[in-house]
Amino acid sequence: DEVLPGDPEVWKTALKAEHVDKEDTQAVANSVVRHVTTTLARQAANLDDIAAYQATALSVKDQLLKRWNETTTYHTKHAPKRVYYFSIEWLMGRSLDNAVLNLDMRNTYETATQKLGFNFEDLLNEERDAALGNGGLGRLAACYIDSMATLNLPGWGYGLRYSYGIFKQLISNTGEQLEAPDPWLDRENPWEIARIDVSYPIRFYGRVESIPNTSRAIWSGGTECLAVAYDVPVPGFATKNTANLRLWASRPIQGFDLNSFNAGNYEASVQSSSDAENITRVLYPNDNMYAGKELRLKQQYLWCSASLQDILRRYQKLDLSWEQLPDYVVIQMNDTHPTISIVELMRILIDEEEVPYDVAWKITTKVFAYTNHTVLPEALEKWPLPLFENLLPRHLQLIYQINLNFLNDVAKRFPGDMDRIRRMSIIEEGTPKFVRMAHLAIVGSFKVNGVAELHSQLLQSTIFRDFVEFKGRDSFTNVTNGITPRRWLLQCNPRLAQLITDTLGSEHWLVHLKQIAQLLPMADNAQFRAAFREIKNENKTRLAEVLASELNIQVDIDSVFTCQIKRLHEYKRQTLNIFGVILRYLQIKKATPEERKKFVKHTAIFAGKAAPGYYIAKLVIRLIVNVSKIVNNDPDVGHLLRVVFIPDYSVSVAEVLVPAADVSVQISTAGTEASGTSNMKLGLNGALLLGTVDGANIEIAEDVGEENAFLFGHLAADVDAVRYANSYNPTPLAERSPELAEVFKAIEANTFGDGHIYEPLLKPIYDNDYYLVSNDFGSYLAAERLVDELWRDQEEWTKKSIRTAFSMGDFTSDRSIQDYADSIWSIEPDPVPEN
Ligand code: F58
Repeated sequence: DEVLPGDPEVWKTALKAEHVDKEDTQAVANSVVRHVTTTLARQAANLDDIAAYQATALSVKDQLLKRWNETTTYHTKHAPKRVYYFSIEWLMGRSLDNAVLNLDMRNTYETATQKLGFNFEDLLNEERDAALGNGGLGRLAACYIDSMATLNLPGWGYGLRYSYGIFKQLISNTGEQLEAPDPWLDRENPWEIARIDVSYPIRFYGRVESIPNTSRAIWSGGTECLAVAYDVPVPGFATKNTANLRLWASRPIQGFDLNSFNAGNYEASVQSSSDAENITRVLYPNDNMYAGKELRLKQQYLWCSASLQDILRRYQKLDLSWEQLPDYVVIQMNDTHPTISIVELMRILIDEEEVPYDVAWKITTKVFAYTNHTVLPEALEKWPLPLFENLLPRHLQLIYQINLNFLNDVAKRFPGDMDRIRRMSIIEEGTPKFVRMAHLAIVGSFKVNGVAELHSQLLQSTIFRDFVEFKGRDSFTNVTNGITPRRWLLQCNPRLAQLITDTLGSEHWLVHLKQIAQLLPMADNAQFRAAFREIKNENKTRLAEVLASELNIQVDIDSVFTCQIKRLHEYKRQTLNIFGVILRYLQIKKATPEERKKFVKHTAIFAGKAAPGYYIAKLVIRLIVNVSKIVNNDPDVGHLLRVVFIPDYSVSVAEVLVPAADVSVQISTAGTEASGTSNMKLGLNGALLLGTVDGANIEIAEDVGEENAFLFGHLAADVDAVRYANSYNPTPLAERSPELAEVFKAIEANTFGDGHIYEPLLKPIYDNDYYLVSNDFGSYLAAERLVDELWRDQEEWTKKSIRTAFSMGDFTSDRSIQDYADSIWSIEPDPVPEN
């Protein structure tokens, strides 16, 4: 019922001709070939896999864009309340396979490309990952937008279009991590649409003039650049609804500065334009570590300001009052990185829209909600005040005002409690002073949540305790993380997905993951177990082939594959794992040939990147790689033990590892891992959990049954006391753990190359062992012995593996997003009608 300009008949016929039927192989082939010959200007004769991939992707994008258009048109007309998910990282990975699966056109595309002479799998492998994130937080955003689209929730994602994603990890001959840039846009990105017409000016630096007798001010001068929108359509599964991920790229406002140009200073005139382009040049590669760089604050402000200008422009078309904004807009902040948007909304409302301060504050605090992802002190964002004041002078003024009002309220509630006021202030005193972004985020939000039960409790009892006492319990809640079963089962493990669909008799489980619990009784069905095990073995074989061809390492698929695949960080304790491997190696070496027969065969698989400046984390990689060189080439060891470090971990590498894992290793010091999400991916694919009582492990173990998981280690409640004892009353390492002392001795005796290299890694464990490696090593080894014992009974193992997989129904991101929609966002599904 749209009004068509010109001749409506011509329009209708043209639109019809554009329609491609889901099963129409020829029509799909036509559309691919059209892109080959026109968009790419290539000929059939010189078409390589790269170009064939691109043409296929462009053809799929056409399908997505039609749905995207229908969704946007429908939502524009309908004007439902929308959620905007603000995340500085989006770890989307590859899009082609996911898109054709969600469109229910995988078979059609596979057949069509085959008929054009290509192998679809090969084309899939030509795609570069969109790696605009570091780890869990960025991948969570990607799972969440998939679920928002699938659940038909009106929502958009907002982020940054970095020219360079997370660095490419190379491993040198000596086992050291080297970093190379990731120029992922070098080949054109077929999944985005540049919206050159959607752009907003962004100011930095400058001066502020207050307007007398008002709360308003004029911010002027400084430098300006543009934020330009790039849209990435995100299809829901089995629905027409298509979400939008809008990423901003920085551009100079004019090609060059005319004043300098006229003054004959060509270089300076071009300089200002390259400064602007630099803002979104590169993703900061830190995970769980704050680094106060001015350019990072510029990224944050550009992203937040552009996103808000965009949201408000859309809202203004509705012609409503500003007071009604919270009925139409909710913004979820993925950690504190977008916190400046609270202040930016205040600035726009007050300075530009002339809304009185108190009204603006009332509106603002009904729009924002904040998700925290860590309690680690070194990861909490706090900006040096001088840096902040220089870059965003007007925002600092508003923060002072927000803080003043806030602290006045605190003082009223807790008269005379000066220490409380110091603790809660948005400004940290000292030289220099700091702006505490988490405090600002809490003060400006109507809801704060953690990402797993334990984490949410710890937030409320430790770092945010004062705020709970002030704002009340109701302002704090938990939403346990989840992962999308479309990518993390259907796409990465198609045979297991098929087995589930066949046994349940429908595909509904893919959007109602709880239904897989109906398959729990199949654990007792020998035939089903055989089928399940066969699939696991096939996935292990596929991984083994990759390891053989890419790394020249032979692994035995009858060995237990333990997988620890995540960022390298001391708190995640890859150390425990590799020290355990070393002990196993020493034990094999000591054993007689007869005794050796009793060992359970192990393949220890590691993958993950270390932040480029994180010395200890890089040293752990070096140790893993050097241990693998010795162990894998020792004839005494044979197939009893293999150690593999897979370089350049990414979403697409994870898609090969996750379905092949037997054991999921999640062994952070209790209380440090907010949630963890690889535990969910591996568990859903049948890996048994070897984990500490931390993050989402606790809820996973509860659901799969503690008898089906291997939990060990000190509890979060005891960590402080052990830590205290370690540093103030240290006992010799050999007393805390004789086994670990033996491992350290072997390292120091140059068993894995020059032992001196590892001194900075071992010494802190000798001295104060902040992460309780020595304190947990004994119970870790005990848990490993249970793993070995169970592995000897393959039928029992498979039972537990099946129970694990089919108990994971709650860890879908659909459940998480439904929780957010119900308990925080108050938004409803608004499906686009299916014609
Ligand atoms: C992770 N955080 C948590 N941060 O560590 C993990 O427990 C949780 O499961 C996951 O978030 C999702 O909730 C994380 O990945 C980062 O990488 C930040 C990126 C930006 C700079 C600061 C760290």
